[in-house]
Amino acid sequence: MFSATWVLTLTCLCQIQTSLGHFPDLENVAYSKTVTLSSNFHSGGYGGSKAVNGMYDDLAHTGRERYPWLRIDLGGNFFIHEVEVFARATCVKCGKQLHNFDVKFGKHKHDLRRCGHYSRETHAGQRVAFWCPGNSVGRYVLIRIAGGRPSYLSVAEVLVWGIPERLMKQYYD
Ligand SMILES: [Ca+2]
Repeated sequence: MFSATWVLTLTCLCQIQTSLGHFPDLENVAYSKTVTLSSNFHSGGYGGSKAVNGMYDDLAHTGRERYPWLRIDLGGNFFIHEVEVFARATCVKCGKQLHNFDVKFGKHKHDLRRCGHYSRETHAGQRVAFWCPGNSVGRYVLIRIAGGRPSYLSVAEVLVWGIPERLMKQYYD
């Protein structure tokens, strides 16, 4: 009985240590965070929050300009594993509203590194995924049209799969 109790105790301790050692689960750390657009579409109703509200049938939409952009403030530093960008689902001729764009990230909004680039036009509802380089840490994620004629930028949803930096430090320490 005594030894059985110890075995059970050691088993529990082992499970606790194991759970602390597990790689933390990725979460969509962009959900409901603050989004800034380079400009607003003239009719209104397409604010930046529409890009991180978990709905794929609405959209954030800038005005027409040379290099329109959308920037998410994650509210803290995260290891960024993957960024998924979804084109608007409601328009079959709006591919140029999400084309030739960069995805960047960084700890400071004016000092960003590139995670990836997509050089073609998207189709309605298309998902474009970017896997950032290892050790990509940032608070800000930027989607920016990188070239071409002046255009709008529209995005139905952006998902940023990441882990709080403090949890990753715990994992590696
Ligand atoms: Ca949305």
